[in-house]
Amino acid sequence: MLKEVDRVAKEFLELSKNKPIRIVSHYDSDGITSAAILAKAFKRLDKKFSIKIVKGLEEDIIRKELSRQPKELIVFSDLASGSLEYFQKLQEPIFILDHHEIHKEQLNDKIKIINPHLFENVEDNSCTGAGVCYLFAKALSPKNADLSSLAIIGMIGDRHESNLSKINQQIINDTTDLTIRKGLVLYPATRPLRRALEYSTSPYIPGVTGNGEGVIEILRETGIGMGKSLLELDDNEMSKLITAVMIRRAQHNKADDILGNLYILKFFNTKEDVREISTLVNACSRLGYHDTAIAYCMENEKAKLRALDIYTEYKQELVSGLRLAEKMDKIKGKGFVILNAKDKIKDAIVGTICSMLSSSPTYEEGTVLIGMAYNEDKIKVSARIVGREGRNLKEVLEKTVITFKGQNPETIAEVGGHHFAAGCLVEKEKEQLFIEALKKNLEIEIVKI
Ligand SMILES: [Mn+2]
Repeated sequence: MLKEVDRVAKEFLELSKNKPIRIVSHYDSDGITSAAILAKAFKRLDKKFSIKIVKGLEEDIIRKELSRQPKELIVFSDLASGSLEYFQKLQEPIFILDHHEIHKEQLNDKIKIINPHLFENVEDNSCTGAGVCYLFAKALSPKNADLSSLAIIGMIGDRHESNLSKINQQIINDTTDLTIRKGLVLYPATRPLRRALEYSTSPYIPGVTGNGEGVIEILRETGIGMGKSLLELDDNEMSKLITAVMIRRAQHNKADDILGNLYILKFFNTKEDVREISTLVNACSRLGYHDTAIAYCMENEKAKLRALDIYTEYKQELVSGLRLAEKMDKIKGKGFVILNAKDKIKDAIVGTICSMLSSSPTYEEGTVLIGMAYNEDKIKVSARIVGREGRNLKEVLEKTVITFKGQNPETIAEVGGHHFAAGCLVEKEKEQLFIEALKKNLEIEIVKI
């Protein structure tokens, strides 16, 4: 793959001569770090560029971006591999630096692309969008090797760390100032445990997450000092804490959910937990502060202050949203729970709250959790599954939308996502009708099983 990266980088240098560059990237932490890597690399080349962050590549977004050609050279990062159908009649070349699945047969010579799926050893080459951008940046200039730390943030953001590919291992080897330690994957590992435990939404610790007294209790029980951070624990303290957490998560008896490597990176000249950095970047971006998220990744001091404020608010909102969600009246059926939060929980976090609930021991494995929250005149619908097995959520939502559209032909609901997490937007005025369609489809699915 590296040879191909070199070739594409050379083509890029040729095609970008005297042209400003347009970076179009995905809005999660992998996409944001991808954009930050490219921005730093282009700055070093003294190139003009602008950045656009998007949730997804809908047709009208693509059309708008392509209309900037031929004046600008467009580079898509951490997305676009699934949108090749829109690039069949290109007049000008585009670049795609991505790791998502791809329909190879739709490639053509105007599409300059790096994607691990295009190589024989997909497993060895597996990496994230930020990983691809990093390799590309390093091929532009070896000086960009210092950007590997951003690729590590993207790697953790997209959860590539549990099974490191060869290429990911290489990116780790490129990173100076990175410390890796085995332990409980609670973050931030660099700050007092008291805080980390209280805000521990992933892993969710029953009786401890969002519960000040529960935090004091678990620390007393394990004999760990209040001010200690996870990184400061000795092996004995670490194993005591792991046991105490596992007892509280007894219904989830799989230890691999809570054990793993802690990644500590020097960032803004202090040691930071990479999971924390990644979550912070994700939070800023999800709430719409893309510029702050990117500037933070580029270690801009002002952006750091803003980013920390946004993140604190986000964490508080998550913990209080979680409490609300636990208490709220739910529509319960066989194998499914619908949580209609209306305007009580922000639409930007309802999916995350469902994910957190899906890792809490309240629900049986395989239960489908549907969260709904208002988004102006629409309702955001997020579906998650408890555990790692169960129905294909994307299919469930798609079928629901088909039924729903049958009865409400003028509706414009579209489904995104995959097997274990999916979502859609529907009109607010159709709230009850949609819930009925949802219930029907969830019940039909059960009968089939
Ligand atoms: Mn990604």
